[in-house]
Amino acid sequence: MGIFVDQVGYPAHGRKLAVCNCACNFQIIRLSDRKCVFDGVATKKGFDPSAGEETWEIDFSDLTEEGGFYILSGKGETSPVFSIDSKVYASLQKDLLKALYFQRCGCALTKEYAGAYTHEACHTSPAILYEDYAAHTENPQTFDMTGGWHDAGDFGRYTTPGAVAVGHLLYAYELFPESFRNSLNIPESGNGMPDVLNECLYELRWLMKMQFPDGSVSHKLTAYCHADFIMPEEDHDPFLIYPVSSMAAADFAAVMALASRVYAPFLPDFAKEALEKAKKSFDWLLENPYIGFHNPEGSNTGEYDDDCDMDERMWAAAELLRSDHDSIPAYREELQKYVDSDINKTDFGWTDVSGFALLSVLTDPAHTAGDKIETKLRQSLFAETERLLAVMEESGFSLAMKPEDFCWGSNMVVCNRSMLFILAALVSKGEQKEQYTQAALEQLHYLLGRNALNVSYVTGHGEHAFKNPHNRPTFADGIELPMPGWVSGGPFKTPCDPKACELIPAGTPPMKCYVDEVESYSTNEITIYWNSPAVFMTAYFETL
Ligand code: 9MR
Ligand code: ZN
Repeated sequence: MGIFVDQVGYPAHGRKLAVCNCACNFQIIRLSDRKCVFDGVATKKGFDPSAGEETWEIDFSDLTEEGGFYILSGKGETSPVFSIDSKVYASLQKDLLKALYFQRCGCALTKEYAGAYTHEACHTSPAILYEDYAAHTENPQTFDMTGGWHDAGDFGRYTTPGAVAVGHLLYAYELFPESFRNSLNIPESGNGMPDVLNECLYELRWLMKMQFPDGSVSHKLTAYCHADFIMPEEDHDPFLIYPVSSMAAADFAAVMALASRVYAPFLPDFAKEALEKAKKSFDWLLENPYIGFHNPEGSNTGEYDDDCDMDERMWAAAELLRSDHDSIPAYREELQKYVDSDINKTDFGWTDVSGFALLSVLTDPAHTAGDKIETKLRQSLFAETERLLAVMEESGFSLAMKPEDFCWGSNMVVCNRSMLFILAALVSKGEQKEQYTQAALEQLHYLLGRNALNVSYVTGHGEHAFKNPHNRPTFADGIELPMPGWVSGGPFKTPCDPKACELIPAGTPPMKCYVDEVESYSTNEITIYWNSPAVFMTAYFETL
C-alpha cells in the first residue's frame, strides 16, 4: 500500500487531499506528540490511467492546525511527513530561484554564496563563430560570450530556453512582486533591486551577446559535443556560436521588450538598451522567413528544434505592443494575425511560447491590445482550462495530465498547466477564481510527492526528494547531496536513455516511468526552464 502526500505541505486554509491505493481508515498524526488530530475514511476515486492503479482520496481539509504531521492508515501504513502552514512554500520558492545562481557560467561560485557547492570560473575563453570553425578558417572570428546560465545538466547555453526561463521569472515578478522580497544571498543582494531581477540580469546580459548587429540572433552557444561528467571549469572544449534561427530572434525580441518594462524603474539605461535590441530583432523578423535549426553531423549538444515560429513571433508582437509605445498599430496588426491563426495559444514551454503572449495581453493593465484580441485570447484560455479541469476529474491524483502527456520533461507540462490555471484565476472572480487557484495548487502537490512513485521532484524538499539529478557538477563535486531546489524532468512514457531503459520494464504506466539515477538524462535531468515555472507557481501561492 502507498499513501501519497505533498511532502512539503499544504497551506493552512483550503483543500488538503492525500491519495492512497487501497481502501482504509486514516488518522492524521501530529509529529510533536504523536497524537491523532484528525481521522476519517478514504473515499474511492477510481482507476488512474496514468498510474495504472486504483486510487482513494484522503480528505483532511478541515484540519487547519499548523505544524508537522503524517498519515497513519488503519492497516498501519504511514505516509511521508508534511507541514501545514500559512506560508508553506516560502523556503521552497527561495531554493527554486537560488538554483539558477548555481547555473551561472563564466564566474566563480564562492563559498559565501554557494556554500559547499563552489567552483572556479568556467567557460571564459572567447567563443568561435561556427561558420569559421566548420570551414577550418585559419584565423576564425572569436567573441566574448561569457555569462548566462548553463541550460541544464550540460554546459550549453541556448537562446530559446534561456528566454523562456527568464520569461517565467519576469512575469512572476511583474504579477506577484510581493513574493520576491527575500534575499537570495547572491553577490548582488542588497543593491536595491529584487534578487529575482539581479539573477535574471545575469542571463539577459548574456542573451544580449547572442544578438548579431543586423538583429538576427544565434540559436545556441555550445561545444560540438557534450562534455564528460566533469566540473564546468575543467571543460575546455571550444564553445561555438551557432547560426541564427527565427525562433531565437523572436524569443529574444519578446524577452528584451519584457525586460525593458520590468527593469525601467531600477536600471533605466539597461531598459532602454533592451528595448532598442528588441526592436532591432523584431525588424529583422519582419524581413525574414522561418529559419530552423539542426545540429551539424556528429554534434550531440541540445538542438531545441522547432518547426513553427508563429508562436514566437506572436510573443514578440505581444510584448513590443506593451513596451514600445511608438508603433502600437503595427504591433497590434501583427499580433492579430497570430491570434486569428489556428496555432495553440496556451503553452509556456520552449517549443511553444504562445501562452506568454496570451498572459501578457490578459494581464496588461492598460489593455493595449484592445477588446477584439483580448476576447479571442480569453476564449482560448478558458477553452483550454475547461479541458484541463475535465482531465483532472479523470485523474486519481487531481493531475491535469493524460497518460500521453508524459513526455520528456513532463514536470514542465505539469508546471505549465498550473501556470495556465493561475492565469485563469487572475482573470476570474469569486468561486471560479477559487476553483482555478485550487486546480493550480493540485499540480504542485503532484510535483512535491503526491504521485504514484511517492517522490518529491524537488531536491532537498520532501522526505523522499529525488537525490541524483543528471547534472554534471552534482556528479563531479564529490558532495553527497545535490544543491537543494532543483526540479527533475520527471516521468517519460518512452524513456530513451540506456539507464532508464534498463531499469524501467516495458509496459510500465507513464506516471511510473522515472528513475532517480544520475545517468538518466531522459527522466532525471534538471533545466533552468523546469525550475522557472515552479517559481511562478510558488510566487502566486505566496500571495494567497
Ligand atoms: O527539454 C528538452 C526536451 O523537451 C526534448 O524532448 C529533449 C530531446 O530533444 O531535449 C530536452 O532538452 C535538453 C537539451 O537538448 C540539452 N540540455 C538539456 C535539456 C534537458 O534534457
Ligand atoms: Zn560555464
